[in-house]
Amino acid sequence: MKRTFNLAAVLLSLLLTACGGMGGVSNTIDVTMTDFQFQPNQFTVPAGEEITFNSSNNGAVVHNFVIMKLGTTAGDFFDDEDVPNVYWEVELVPGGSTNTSFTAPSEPGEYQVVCRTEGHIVSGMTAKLIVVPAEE
Ligand SMILES: [Cu+2]
Repeated sequence: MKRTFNLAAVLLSLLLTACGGMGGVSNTIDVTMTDFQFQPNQFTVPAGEEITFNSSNNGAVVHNFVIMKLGTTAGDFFDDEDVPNVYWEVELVPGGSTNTSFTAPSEPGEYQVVCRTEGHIVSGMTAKLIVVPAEE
């Protein structure tokens, strides 16, 4: 009886850990780019902290991960007037991958992520970066 209870507790804790990794706050972003999606397409990070960024481009064309500044969006097409609104970006060639890092924005809020390659926003290549206050 006791053994059964312990097993249940272990399974429950594993389950909670798995859920935390998917929907919770993380200092790591793992994203796969395809033609034309970010997978996953929502990330939650702590404000002002170092974020490890691992990404690969499984598509046949160049893709970008572009974080727009708070309160700005690229609209349907990324053009020259959107350039000053870029918070951080990285570009990946087809088949390419990257392991880099960036500092999360210090201001909590919802930031738009887009691929700036022409035509990719309207093809659905957008995502959401949710910045939450860092825990003390
Ligand atoms: Cu793209």
